[in-house]
Amino acid sequence: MKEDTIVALATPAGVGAISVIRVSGPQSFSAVDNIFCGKSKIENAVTHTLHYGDIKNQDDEHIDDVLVSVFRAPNSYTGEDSIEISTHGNPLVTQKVIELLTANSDIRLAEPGEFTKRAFLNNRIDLAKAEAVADIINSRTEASFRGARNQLDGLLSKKVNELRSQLLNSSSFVELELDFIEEDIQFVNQDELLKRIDSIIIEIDTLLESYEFGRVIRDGVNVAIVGRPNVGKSSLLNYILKESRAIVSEIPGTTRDVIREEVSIGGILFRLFDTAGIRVSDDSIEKEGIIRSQGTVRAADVVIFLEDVQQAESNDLFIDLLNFTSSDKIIKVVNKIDLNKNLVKDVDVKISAKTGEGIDLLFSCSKKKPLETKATQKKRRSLQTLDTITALRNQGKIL
Ligand SMILES: Nc1nc2c(ncn2[C@@H]2O[C@H](COP(=O)(O)OP(=O)(O)OP(=O)(O)O)[C@@H](O)[C@H]2O)c(=O)[nH]1
Ligand SMILES: [Mg+2]
Repeated sequence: MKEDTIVALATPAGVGAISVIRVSGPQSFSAVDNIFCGKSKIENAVTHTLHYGDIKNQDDEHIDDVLVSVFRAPNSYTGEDSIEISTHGNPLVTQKVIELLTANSDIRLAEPGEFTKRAFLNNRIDLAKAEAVADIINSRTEASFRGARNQLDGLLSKKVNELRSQLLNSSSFVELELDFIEEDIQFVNQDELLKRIDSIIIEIDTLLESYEFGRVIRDGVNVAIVGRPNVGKSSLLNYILKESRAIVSEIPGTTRDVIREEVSIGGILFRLFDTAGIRVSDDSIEKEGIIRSQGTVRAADVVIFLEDVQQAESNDLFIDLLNFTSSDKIIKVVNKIDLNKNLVKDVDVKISAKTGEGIDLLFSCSKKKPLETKATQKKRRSLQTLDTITALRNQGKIL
């Protein structure tokens, strides 16, 4: 079936110096020739050339003067004949140009992601690279941008292809053995083959672990700040954000709702959730706030469990939190150490939301927590996989 020709605005909708409209498909050149007046026809243009001219409507009215870039198949992003029209950055202009193009029955508006889908279908990029395009567009920290860039440069695809050929190689040996099973001929040392498969499994697990790291880099870390009222949760949020975002007061029960803010630290996006202090309360609004705090803990990658250095440890609250999250996600933090430096508590980090002491350390902890947890889980899973293979081998079900 012949592909239709698609059009869409490639730059954000809104006002800017320029906007770019992208057209891709077999009718791209003729459709643009219908509305574009330049020195020569786009149909005859050489690939990778730029053409200055006017966009005109059916009544020959001037809409905008534009630059048209020409990309001939297969040397374009989609692998098809493609055009990029750079117009002045006014939504009225871009809308008009797109309307003129789609008035042609051979052209329709592109679906979201359709240009990249075509690039994939035409083997211009593989799935890992298609994903990377979306990640580059959406990356909000330098680290996530770098990760996506590496993926687009083909590092992930290369690794996956290597693993694929190693697997094919091993499976061809297994097939060969199966074909000659009656003859009692051994083509490859079975222990050697098992070792190879084991090492592939380990490599896949390492790749899965790096996915988890990549996920953190790409999506950020959800950090819930929880604790009893007045321990300094909102003060900690404000200190990290370097602004007075949440109301801070000496009255316990100040924060009633969940406050969400994002901050990039060391290239990693942290999504911080300041919550209502948890205590027994008769106030219906505060009670609702506490239920929301618990929901936030459930969804968090890391929970900062904050205590006040001047108060007794609230072990009962810590135990209560375990109903909503696992202990390895919780970082125990004692706050207000500017008031009492000598008090020793069994905590992971000691900070002062007033002076900022210890807060750097808190963030290197938050970064490691979700990674260590998942990595440990993955290691366990990988050992289980090896156990299963060994068991199957012992039962004679596989080589
Ligand atoms: N000295 C000192 N005071 C602090 C520190 N952190 C917070 N405070 C004070 O402790 C009080 C409570 O702070 P908040 O940040 O409102 O505490 P919270 O945990 O958000 O309280 P709720 O929202 O009521 O649950 C305020 O008077 C803060 O100024 C600290 O590190 N040192
Ligand atoms: Mg508060």
